[in-house]
Formats: sequence, structure tokens, C-alpha cells
Amino acid sequence: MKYRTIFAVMLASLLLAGCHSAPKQEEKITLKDALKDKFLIGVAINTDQAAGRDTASVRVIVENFNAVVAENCMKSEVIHPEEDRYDFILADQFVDFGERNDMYITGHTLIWHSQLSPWFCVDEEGNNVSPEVLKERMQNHIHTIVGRYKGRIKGWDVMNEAIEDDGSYRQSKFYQILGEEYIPLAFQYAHEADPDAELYYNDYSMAHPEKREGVVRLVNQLKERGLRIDAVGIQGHLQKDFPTLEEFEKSMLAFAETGVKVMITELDMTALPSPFRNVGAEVSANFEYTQEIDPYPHGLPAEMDKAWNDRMNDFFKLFLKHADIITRVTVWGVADEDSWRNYWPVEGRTDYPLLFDRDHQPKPVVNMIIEEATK
Ligand code: 9MR
Repeated sequence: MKYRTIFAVMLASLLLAGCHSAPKQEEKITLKDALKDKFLIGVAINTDQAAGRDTASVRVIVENFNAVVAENCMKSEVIHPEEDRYDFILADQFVDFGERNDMYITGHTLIWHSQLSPWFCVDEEGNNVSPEVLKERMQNHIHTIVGRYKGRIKGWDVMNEAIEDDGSYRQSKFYQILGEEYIPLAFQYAHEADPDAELYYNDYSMAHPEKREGVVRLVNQLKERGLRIDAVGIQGHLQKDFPTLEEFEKSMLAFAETGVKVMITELDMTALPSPFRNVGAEVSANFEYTQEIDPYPHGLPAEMDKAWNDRMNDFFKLFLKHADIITRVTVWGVADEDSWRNYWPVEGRTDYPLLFDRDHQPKPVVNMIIEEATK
């Protein structure tokens, strides 16, 4: 009898304990929480997002990312449309957004041949300006912009896409007028304007062996001259089957070997067939629309979707493996509908290149990354 009573009391207390303990709430770990000890996880934002108009995207940005970069509003044609006129409205909104949300803010980009203000390298007749004039313009441009955001923008893509895929210098207007000297000058001017800011060289197609070597040469030259360069930005505009992880990894390691950090700065991966192989992000390349190269206007077939998620996950596994040399991984856009991939290299396709889908829902790879980073 005595034992039966004890047993009943034990059973009752067990049941009671079960009832009282609150059902275990699944703690939701977000991308930025999962990666917090590995590297910054950033996103490029557009002006609707920075101004808070695109509320669905803002929710995703704030919840998942701890770094932002301006997708377009700091490019010279926007921020410095005429020699004597700067337009800081959109750039200010972008920086305010980053600060309000306590994010690491990167400026993109100071010197780039593309989206360049038409006046920048020529005189009123359209002829190239002299080296002295171009130096002065570059100095003014860089000092004014970097100076305005001194202490607020923590890192700058000082130089964008100056090396060709074969490792040679791009024959941009800057190069035609100043030769290779324009690159060290840009880094010097940026450092003068904000000595505490990190300075980066940023480019695409970095897994090409010749380009890898060209960029390594450039970084070494800058370092030999005692100029500040903190990291190389590998843009990371991936295709379904190019580049290989092995070549990508070789470039990460080769850049780190020069003594700088590595950042993946513009990550996305097209799910669509490419009209040409080994494509980087050459914005001037454009191809005519045909239906065969826009095969998934209503959604990716399941097996393609799985392949996309697995390959993106493989890249994040690679980044996690080398977290000691990587300081930031930034995706080039919030949700699929925002991506430049929908209109390049063919206008008007439906692509699926980002971590969040058109309904702003995380793709499976987001959880895969979280699991990998927290295991
Ligand atoms: O995503 C940007 C797109 O909205 C612009 O139309 C395009 C114009 O040049 O630039 C895109 O961003 C580019 C970045 O600034 C530099 N690397 C390649 C990116 C994709 O073209």
C-alpha cells in the first residue's frame, strides 16, 4: 500500500512537471547570429530599401544581415553628376540606414570605368583631359566623398574591375590617361581622406588563373609602395557550373597569401543558362532575349532548385572552411526579384540568384548555412 502511494505521488508529480514546463520554443537562429564568429554577412541594398519603402525587404535585411553596401547610389554618375555638383541625397539615406541598424557600412565604388560620370575623363570637346587634370578630378572626387562619410563608412571599394580576365590592365579612360599609376593614386587619395577606413580592390571572374595572378601582382605592387590595402573583394557572380570550387579556393588563398584579407563582395548565382561561358560581370555584354534562355518564368523545377541550393551551400562551406581569412560575405541583393541577373546579360529573364525568394522567404540554403555554421 505504502509503495503504491509513493508510486502514485511520483507519477502525479511527473505528470504535473510535464504540464508546468512550457512547451520548448524553437529558438530561431538567424543568418547573422549563426555567422557572428565567422565573418560579417552583408547585402547590397537599393534606394527603395535604404529609404524604407520596400518594407518586405527591409525586414529581411534587418533580421539576417549585419553589413550593407550601396548597390548603385555611390557610383560616380549618381553621386557626382557634374564636375561642380555632388548629389548626396541617396548616399546619405543609405548611410543613415546602415547606422540606424547598427551595420558595417561599405562604400561602392570610388573609381570604376562603368557608370562613370560622362564628364569625368574628358574636356568640353570630349577629348581626354591631361594626366594632371584627371589626377585633380580623382583627388577631388575621392576626398569629397570619403571625407563626407569619414568614420561612418568603414570600408571602401576604392578600385573596381581594373584588371582584365587575362591579367592585363583594363584599357579604361583612367588607364589611357594616367597609365597604371591611377590605381595607387586612388588608394593614396582614399587613405588621405579617412586614414581609419579599410580600402579594398574589387573585381569579378577572380577564379580565372590569369586574372588571379594579375590581381596578386597589383596587390603586391600596392603593398611594396607602402599603400594601405586591407582586402581583395572577390565579387562572386557565380554560374550553375562555373567556376569550380577548386579554382575559387585557389584565388582566395592566393590573395590571402599577399597579406590582405579576402571578402566575397557580390555573391549571387544564376540559375539560368548562360549565353556564353565563363562570364564574369562585364556590364556592357548583352544578348538578345529568346525563350530558350529564359526557361523558368514560373519557378525553378525541383531538381534545379535542389542543385542550386546544394551548390550555394558548397560555396558557403568553402567560406566557412576559410573563415580565418574571410572578413565579409555579401550577397548582391536581398530577394530574387531585386537582382541585376534578371536583366543581365539578357534583358527580361526570370532568375533565381539570391538567398531569399520572390516572396522574401529564405531558400533551403539559408538553413543549411545556419546548420553548418553552428554545428
Ligand atoms: O547591380 C547593379 C545594377 O543595378 C546596375 O545596373 C549595374 C550597372 O553597372 O551595376 C550592378 O552592380 C555591379 C557592381 O556595381 C559592380 N560589379 C558588377 C555588378 C553587377 O553588374
